[in-house]
Amino acid sequence: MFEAYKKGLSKAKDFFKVKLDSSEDYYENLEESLISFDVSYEVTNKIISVMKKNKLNLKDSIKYLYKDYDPYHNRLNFSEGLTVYLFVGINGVGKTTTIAKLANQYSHKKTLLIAADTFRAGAKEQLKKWGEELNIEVFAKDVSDPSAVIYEGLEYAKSNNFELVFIDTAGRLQNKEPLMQEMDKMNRTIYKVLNKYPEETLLVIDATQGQNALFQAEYFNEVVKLTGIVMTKLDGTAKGGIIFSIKEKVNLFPKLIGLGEDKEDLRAFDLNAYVDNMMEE
Ligand SMILES: Nc1nc2c(ncn2[C@@H]2O[C@H](COP(=O)(O)OP(=O)(O)O)[C@@H](O)[C@H]2O)c(=O)[nH]1
Ligand SMILES: [Mg+2]
Repeated sequence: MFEAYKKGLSKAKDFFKVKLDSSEDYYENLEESLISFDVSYEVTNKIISVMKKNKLNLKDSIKYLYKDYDPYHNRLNFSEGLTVYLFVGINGVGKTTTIAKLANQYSHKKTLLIAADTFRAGAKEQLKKWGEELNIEVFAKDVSDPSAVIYEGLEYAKSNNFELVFIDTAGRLQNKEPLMQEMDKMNRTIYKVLNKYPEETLLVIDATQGQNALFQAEYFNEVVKLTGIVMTKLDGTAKGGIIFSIKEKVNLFPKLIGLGEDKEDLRAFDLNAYVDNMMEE
């Protein structure tokens, strides 16, 4: 696991090292470095004041700041019987890929992938392709209403004793109201079939989008009740600090992080491993 972190976060680490090596006034440079690392101004100030007050180094200060963070609380939730995860987020952030990677990790469970991204051309086919590669069943239909696919897919999952269902959706950054209605409808549909809401509603965001990723987290947090975040493409950015800005805004750390394009490149988020591997001091 730590090897994957090390490899996946190497861009961030190189970036941070260079910045700090050139420091003259330590705290001033550190502040600048953290902000250019996409750590928000508020969090940067908190980190620096912990450093000064407790005479801790940078990594230990970050860990201290989040000492109440509970890795167990941050784990994925499962239920007896059928467990359902709804994946939301805008086009291209990595929802379908994340679903495939996660399904691959749970290949010992009877898993169904529901193709409820009825918006993007080729979305169903992409999921089906992953299904074939991983030997996991995919439920898809030629309809435009995602809730219609979800309804039938869940009925199918229920009557065939599936244990795990991942629902792939299309999230458009449209007006809040229609997006909220669409999310509500999906959730009501899930409730209608299963008499419960999904165990996880995971917002997938792309770390390479920086401030825009932060915006998406705030946006989706207002339209649907999120249980967690998946931060993808951390291997493609030097700005790993975005996760702290997001935590500050929506009070969620990622539950999962994407560290590459392969099906193995998805990891549970571990704060200590993250901090240890994202920067050199
Ligand atoms: N480097 C990298 N690429 C990723 C990661 N996750 C997804 N991708 C790529 O991002 C692109 C869009 O992913 P996709 O799953 O289709 O996004 P969706 O539109 O949200 O379903 C694909 O080319 C993926 O291979 C990641 O963690 N690292
Ligand atoms: Mg997709």
